[in-house]
Amino acid sequence: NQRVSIIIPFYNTLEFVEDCLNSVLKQTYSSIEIIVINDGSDSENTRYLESLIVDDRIVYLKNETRRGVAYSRNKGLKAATGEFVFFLDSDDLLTEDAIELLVAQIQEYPVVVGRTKRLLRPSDLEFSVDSSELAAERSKETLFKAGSILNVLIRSEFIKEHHIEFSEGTEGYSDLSAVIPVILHSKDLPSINIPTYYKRVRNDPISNPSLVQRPIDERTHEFITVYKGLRNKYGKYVEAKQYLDQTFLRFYRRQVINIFKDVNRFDEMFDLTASAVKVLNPNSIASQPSHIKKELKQLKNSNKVKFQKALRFHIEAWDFKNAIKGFTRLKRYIYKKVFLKFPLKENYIIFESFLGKNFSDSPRNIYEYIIENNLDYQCIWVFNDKNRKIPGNAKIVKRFSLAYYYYFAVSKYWINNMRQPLHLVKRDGNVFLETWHGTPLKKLVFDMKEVYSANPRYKRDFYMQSRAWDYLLSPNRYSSEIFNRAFKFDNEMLEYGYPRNDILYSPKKDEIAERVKETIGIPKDKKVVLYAPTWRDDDYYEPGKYKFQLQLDLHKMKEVLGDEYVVALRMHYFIADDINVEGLDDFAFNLSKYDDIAELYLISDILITDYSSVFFDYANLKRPILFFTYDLDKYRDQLRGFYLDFENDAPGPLLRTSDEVIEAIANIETVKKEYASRYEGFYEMFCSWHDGKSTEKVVKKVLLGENSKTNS
Ligand code: C2G
Repeated sequence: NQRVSIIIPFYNTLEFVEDCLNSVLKQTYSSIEIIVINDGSDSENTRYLESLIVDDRIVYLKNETRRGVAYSRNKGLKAATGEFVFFLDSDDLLTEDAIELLVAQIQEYPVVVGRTKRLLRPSDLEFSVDSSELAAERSKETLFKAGSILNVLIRSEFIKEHHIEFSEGTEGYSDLSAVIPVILHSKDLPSINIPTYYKRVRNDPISNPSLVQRPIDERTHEFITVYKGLRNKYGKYVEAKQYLDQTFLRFYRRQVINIFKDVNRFDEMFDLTASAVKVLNPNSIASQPSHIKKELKQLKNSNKVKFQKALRFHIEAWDFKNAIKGFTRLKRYIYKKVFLKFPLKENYIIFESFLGKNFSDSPRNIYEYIIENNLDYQCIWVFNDKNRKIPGNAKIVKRFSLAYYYYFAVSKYWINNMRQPLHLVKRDGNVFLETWHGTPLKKLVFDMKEVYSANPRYKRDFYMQSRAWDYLLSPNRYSSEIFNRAFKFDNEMLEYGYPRNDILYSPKKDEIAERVKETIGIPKDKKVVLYAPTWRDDDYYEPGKYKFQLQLDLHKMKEVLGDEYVVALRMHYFIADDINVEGLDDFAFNLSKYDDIAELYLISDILITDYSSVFFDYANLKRPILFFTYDLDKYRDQLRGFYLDFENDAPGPLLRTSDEVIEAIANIETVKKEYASRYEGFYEMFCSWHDGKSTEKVVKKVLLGENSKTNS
């Protein structure tokens, strides 16, 4: 059996490397050598990596300081003893039979290319194989476009014969230095049609960027260095020059607007790019669209002024072309080009709660305070339904309408309880109060290792969005610490408790509850159990639209508890499924669309929830809480991870079945006694900042510029 040397450079990717190494150690092909090069990782990563080097097939090499991936791969190549070599990245995985398949397919060729699959979430690891489609031809063009040497099995002889090595001193684009000779010197490129390699889509470009996620100026530097170096080295090969020029032009066209966005580095980027354009073959330029040709010409002539003009025209034209593709884009265009140029209105406040779904949460309380105290502001509320009616004389705008963009452009104050759309521009003078919407139980953003919800850009987006928040509200010290870390929040935290919970301390709360019960039609003599569960990250129709299967047996509940109780069902705003309460008239009330959950807290005698932050708020009422956690292990261990030791700290029992829930309700007095002391500790930790005056403190601080005493 011929040996395959698998070369894996490692730099600070501790969270992925175990899976990577395991996938190699489990290969069905028996003769492998694994060369791991630690490229000067920090001590935590080094220690962890070294703890995994336990198999005698692993050769462990180390750079004292970071030398880059090209240097590390070259080091691996020198150490390799196999007949074949194969490059793998330390955050990626191989399928179990990857090497076996590739060796079988290489036959008399010098190289064979595997198929690569994106790895975003665990379900990507499952696929079915049709082995009749094993072999395929792949054009050199495809390998070239991918520009990656990963997932290519190469004969060692071939590497020696053609002096294949990586250009050192560069990182991301150094693959090209190996891809070019492979393409030049191999006639055909056999490939495999079955996935052999999983390329991880990394989700944290902020704290741990992958090579392609680094800043554009860094990447441009590197790319152009590699381009010029290879253009020089392979100057005598027409094919190589053509490929390289094409690659440069592709990079240029895709990135030009980003490269020149940073005005401070304009001159530097101009000289750099011009130096590459001067090397380009004039024929390669000829095939470009006319506006690109114009820019390239000015770069070649080193005429900065004319280049800038051409680029500006390019950007304007691009924006405009984009704008007329549809009404949505046109509105954003008008926002950017027209509305953002209007002066800010000092006394305009724009409010939004739960993505415009309802009139609720802390933004609502702040708004009501303004009305009750006759403060001189023009308020604007964002709703999905433009016919929404709310008290006071706020302007109602439909989310993403032209009016919405107008008011976001001119309102000085923004008050929101979730993240704002990325395309809204915060202007000089804008004040953004982010109220957020709950004490965290489930791990958030940068505390999440992997993000399995629908969007891989979640961490990056969140980071950009939260940079715009001037103030963030915090309900308790525990939350402040988490927000600082998990959001990387570094502006002003307002530690006043949540305005939304003021109502729970209102002297009129019983009156309000009576009124609410009446509006909903709940009989006065019945007690109310509120069921308010959260959503499940892995169970959705499409991003933002989640599934929910009711596990409570409502019919049985009615049978056992119906004389004394009714049930109010309140699904999370992400849930798209409708709850069926047919045949349960007068017992089950579906209040998923009810505006403000705080009013439902007031009418209820018992809360049932799961991993939703609702219990942190409900505990302000000191009424009993039951946890219907039928999928606790999965939710906690696979989907999210929790901040709390739920089993030991939850202020009520964790129940696994509908019957257990019914029994707990029937014996609620016993449950209360049993959990009394735990509840007290819980209240102290999570609720004690609340005193019914949070709204007033927030308004005074943010709108009136007075300082209230904070709780910390
Ligand atoms: N909520 C509600 N009804 C439910 C669940 C929640 O009205 N059945 C409201 C409550 O105000 C709660 C808030 O939504 O405090 C957040 O609910 P969580 O279940 O904790 O959900 P979360 O994961 O925070 O929401 O950015 C995405 C959001 O964070 C998703």
